[in-house]
Amino acid sequence: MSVPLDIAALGARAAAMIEELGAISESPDHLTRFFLTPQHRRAADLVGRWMREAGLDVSEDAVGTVRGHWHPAGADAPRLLIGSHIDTVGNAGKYDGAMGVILGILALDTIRAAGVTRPFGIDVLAFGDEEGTRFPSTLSASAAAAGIFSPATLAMRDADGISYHDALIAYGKNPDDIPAAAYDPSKVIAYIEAHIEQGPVLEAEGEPLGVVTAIAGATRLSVTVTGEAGHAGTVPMRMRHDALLGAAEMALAVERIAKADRHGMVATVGRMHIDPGSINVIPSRVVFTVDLRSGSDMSRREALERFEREAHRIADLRHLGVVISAFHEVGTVPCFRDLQLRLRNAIADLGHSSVSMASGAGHDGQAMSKLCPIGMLFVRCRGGISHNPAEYASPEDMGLAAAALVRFIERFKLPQIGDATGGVQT
Ligand code: HGY
Ligand code: MN
Ligand code: MN
Repeated sequence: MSVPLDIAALGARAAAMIEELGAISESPDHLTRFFLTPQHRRAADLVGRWMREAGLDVSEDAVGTVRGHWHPAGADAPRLLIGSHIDTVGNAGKYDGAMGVILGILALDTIRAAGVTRPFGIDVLAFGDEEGTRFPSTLSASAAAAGIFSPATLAMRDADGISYHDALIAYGKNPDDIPAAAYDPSKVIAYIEAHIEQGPVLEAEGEPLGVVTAIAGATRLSVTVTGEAGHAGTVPMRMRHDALLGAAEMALAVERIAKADRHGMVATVGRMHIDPGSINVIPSRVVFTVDLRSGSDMSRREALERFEREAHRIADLRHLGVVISAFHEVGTVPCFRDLQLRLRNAIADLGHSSVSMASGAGHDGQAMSKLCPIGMLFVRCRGGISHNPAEYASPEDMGLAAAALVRFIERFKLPQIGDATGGVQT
């Protein structure tokens, strides 16, 4: 007998929880909730309360990840992990990350309320640092859970010069405990994440849900261009070493390289800092970021080499200095075929077909894939708009996604070793 599902009620609950969590921000004017801030603390407390109300045992690890545990088969049984992140970009939408945590809690609440048990456990995880918007440390919380946290992250500093290490201490955590946050791989079956699509495909296909085939690899660069400050009124144009104009030419080179790629490459210059930043001084130093992604790791690496050559050519012509450093690099991560199939079947159980699609956005699954097989469920995103306060998913679609997670969990069998579908090895 299947777990009874009231999709409209699930959607309404999800929408209300999205609004409540979305109201926790550093500003009353927009949603910004960064890692290890008072807003993160409030959001973690709210999510922890929801987990307890859903009957889960709640813990928090050394990097602040809130974990809701359901262990119907005993604390030592292998477990599924379902999660996403509760940090946001600046001036964010309410659904990115939050939705996956909320849907995981609702799915477990629904299954437990139906009195259903399973021969495995489930943890719902609320990661606090997926975006990497406070520190240049993206995916650091899921990296800790996956056992791949890099100690170098602790030395990273935010815009105020506060180190990750000190921010953890101020948040009440002990960095020495981070290794203990890692799951034992032999005890983890798979990681599943539901997430708003953040793109236009599901809306264009007229489908509410999609199943992710792979998460695009990404590289984040910091580029420092150095020139010579000078008086804006007296230095002739031919004698200038204008760091900003060099940086601008390099930014256009980023665009040109991405547009020429045949694997759907995308590249973004999202941040640029100009020194000294006075209206009447020729810029002497510019630091800008490059976020470059592709479904093909090889084309991404070739593009980075091409950009490096272009940047140095531009700098030489303009008698500027340029230093390029990569501070984040993650390869393209495939989603497990068996999990894709099970997610598609769960969606079919609801009378819907699902779209199989790659994810251009990065997700915690990229870190979790180092621990266990991963699967991702996408939810339709209005207009494909994300990282923007206009981001929106309908209650109906969220209700369907929660229902799909319920069906996925109630149908999930511990595949045996060598399962024909390349199943999850336990
Ligand atoms: O940047 C990303 O793709 C994700 O939102 N962190
Ligand atoms: Mn995001
Ligand atoms: Mn996200």
